[in-house]
Amino acid sequence: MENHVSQKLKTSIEKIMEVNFGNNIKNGNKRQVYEAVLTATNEILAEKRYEYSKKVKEQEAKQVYYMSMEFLVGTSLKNNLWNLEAEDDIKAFLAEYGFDIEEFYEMEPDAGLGNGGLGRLASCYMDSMTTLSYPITGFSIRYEFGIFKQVIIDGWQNEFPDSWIDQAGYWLNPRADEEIEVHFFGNIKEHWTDKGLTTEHTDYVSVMAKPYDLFISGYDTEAVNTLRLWSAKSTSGFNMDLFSKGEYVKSTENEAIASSISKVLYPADDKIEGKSLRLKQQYFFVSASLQQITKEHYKKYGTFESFPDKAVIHINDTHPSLCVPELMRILMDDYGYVWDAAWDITANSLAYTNHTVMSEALEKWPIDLVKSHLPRIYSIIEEINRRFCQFIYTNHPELSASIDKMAIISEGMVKMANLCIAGSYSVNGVSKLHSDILKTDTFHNFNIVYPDKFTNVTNGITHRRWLCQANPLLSQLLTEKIGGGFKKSLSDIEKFNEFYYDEAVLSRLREIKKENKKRLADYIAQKNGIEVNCDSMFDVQVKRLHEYKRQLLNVLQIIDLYRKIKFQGFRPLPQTYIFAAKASAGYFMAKEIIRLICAVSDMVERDPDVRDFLKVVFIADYKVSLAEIIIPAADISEQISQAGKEASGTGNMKLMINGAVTLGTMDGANVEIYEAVGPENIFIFGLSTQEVNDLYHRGYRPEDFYNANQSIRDVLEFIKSGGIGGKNFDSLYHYLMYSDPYMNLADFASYCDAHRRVEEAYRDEARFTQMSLKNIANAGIFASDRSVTDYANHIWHVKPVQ
Ligand code: 26V
Repeated sequence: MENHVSQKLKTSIEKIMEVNFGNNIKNGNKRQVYEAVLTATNEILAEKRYEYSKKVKEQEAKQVYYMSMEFLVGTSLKNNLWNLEAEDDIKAFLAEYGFDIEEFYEMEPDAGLGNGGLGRLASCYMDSMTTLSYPITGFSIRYEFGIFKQVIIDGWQNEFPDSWIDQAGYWLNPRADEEIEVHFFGNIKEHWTDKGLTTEHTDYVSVMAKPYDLFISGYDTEAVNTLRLWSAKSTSGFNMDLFSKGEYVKSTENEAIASSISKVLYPADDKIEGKSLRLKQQYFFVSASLQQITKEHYKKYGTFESFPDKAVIHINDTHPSLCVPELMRILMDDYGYVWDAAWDITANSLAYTNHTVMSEALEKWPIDLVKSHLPRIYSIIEEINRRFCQFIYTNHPELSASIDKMAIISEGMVKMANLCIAGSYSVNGVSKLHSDILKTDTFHNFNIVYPDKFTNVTNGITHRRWLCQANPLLSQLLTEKIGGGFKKSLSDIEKFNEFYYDEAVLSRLREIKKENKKRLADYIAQKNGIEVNCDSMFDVQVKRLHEYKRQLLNVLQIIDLYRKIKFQGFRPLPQTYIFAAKASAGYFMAKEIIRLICAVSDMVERDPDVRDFLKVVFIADYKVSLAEIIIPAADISEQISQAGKEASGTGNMKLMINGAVTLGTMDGANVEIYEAVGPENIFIFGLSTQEVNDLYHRGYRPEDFYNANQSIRDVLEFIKSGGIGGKNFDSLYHYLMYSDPYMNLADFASYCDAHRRVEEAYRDEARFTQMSLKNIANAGIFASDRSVTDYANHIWHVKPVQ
């Protein structure tokens, strides 16, 4: 039976063909029909959104405002049609006219408004919140260019701009009626008035923030939420005076400066950069969003006393940390609140999630930069800092010696994590291990002062995208065996454990994996020109390229394996190593590691002695839509970061739910995967967090491991002597031998041993499929539906609006 939504969609597609193109589907070309399908789907969501937001308003429900510099949305058409349960009908409808819906899916570019895990998590949470009918609005920037396109030339990564809006802009609904002005630079003046001391911000530069709403659909729900993306433009357009004097270029300068703010996503995840433009981006979207939120609240309630009961503003990592002083500014300067009252409201409305313990990533800004760009905001931060330090001296004199570490302003810098902790009522990490490290190490002193603030919410993923849509065959099998309830409630997937001994199901699982491997193999053949053997074991490491994630350790093992096949007659199980990863553009070491992977890939491919046993493939331009092809095809999931460094990881969860078995360290959420599947269904190796710390304090000496292990010596000398296709990798050799903060060599032996255990398990087909089944069946806790329910109940205190 065709549903009501499908019928509406069809009518609407036909109508749009007429109105936009003066055409009909029968005679329309692919591009026209593509536009009509996206536009029609967007319209359905707009209507649902209208109805849902009316309900939210009527019920005066508390809302979540999720502030994030990144939302890695990926593509939307398939997701929206699937959520509306209209995919099959629309597919059939288009087929009637000779159009293949898969081609439309391929035409849609990813909205790549994020770097990696943090941005994708934000998008998974929007999906889950909506599916569970919680009101949430995401706020970010409408970057004209998302994460760069990666092209590999001779092993070297090159970056190209990603202009996505032309082909995906149909999802962006402009709201010119809700533009907001944001102020930069200028001076502040203080006056005594009858209300006390008031502050005036003068001579500022104005930038207009124009909102574009992207509707977020959910599955089996009336709810539609919005992701509001702000675009920057000048308040004045071009300068008429200059224009009429013939200074055409100069007359548009203001506009160019303003629009640079929303031009491009910062593509770095290797270090924070104290750049003026980045600070402007942060304040721009924070200020526009908070002005809108407070304006709406005031219109409805006429006071901010009720603000913490009606709104919670979530700070996704420190990038939106200016929420703290900006909310203070709005309450004091725009609505006349005195400091204490404003602080009470602010500190009870903000919650903060930390996503990394890497010290290079803890954001701080030079005082002078903040002061010049945001003078009023800086004066507020100074006062927050003064009061905070006073509080520590008075109430925790034992921490006085640590004040430099805890202060919000110290050592010439504004420390954003400290600002977030002081200004939020809740601080959480993203896995059990990570949250423990925050409490006992990174923010140890803060945990003494505010023990009740710190908590954990383990990350999750939306299985609707990562299982149901990316792996329809597996989803179909699950539906047959345990019913479709898991789509809405992933804890049901546990029932799949009952099929542990069911030969027919195990054999179906193998067939499905094989199909998914074929699909990936086709992609690889087309893009890389490499033929891979679908009977070989697919070992997958896909994630951003970073030293701490240790793709290098993976390659060292592969080189060792290569040498054992080539020179020692070793005959391993045929295996295919698949990598995909973007490196930050200026991150030399990361780019060298990509170059090494590509060189090893070439070397193996050219070697007839080895290539039947071993393949290495680096797939370019990793992104959400590519992940959806790779992940369902994986047998082994490489999660090999140095223990204590990966806050959680979420790729590990996506791979697990698709039946890949984890080969990993006890890091991030791997620890919880281990607890979920049991020691016999995961391959763990390497030093623990404690052992890493101990070795660090004793002093890590790579030569100790070099001297103790023949394979390490062989591999390193092979690299040094030009063994890898005659290419020079001295930089990596030196890194491994003389610096290497991530101690690759310390885990090498244990990692190789784990690989041999993997091979042995994989050889026993039945046993390996059972491991795979256990991973699928025990992935329930990694649903982002579970994560957002934790946030809703324990941090946000919000309820669904039905
Ligand atoms: C990371 C790093 C790491 C090294 C030094 C510089 C630097 C700068 C930025 C970043 C990215 C910041 C945060 C981030 O993306 N964290 C990721 O968040 C995911 C979602 O919680 C989590 O699964 C990943 O483990 C975590 O790395």
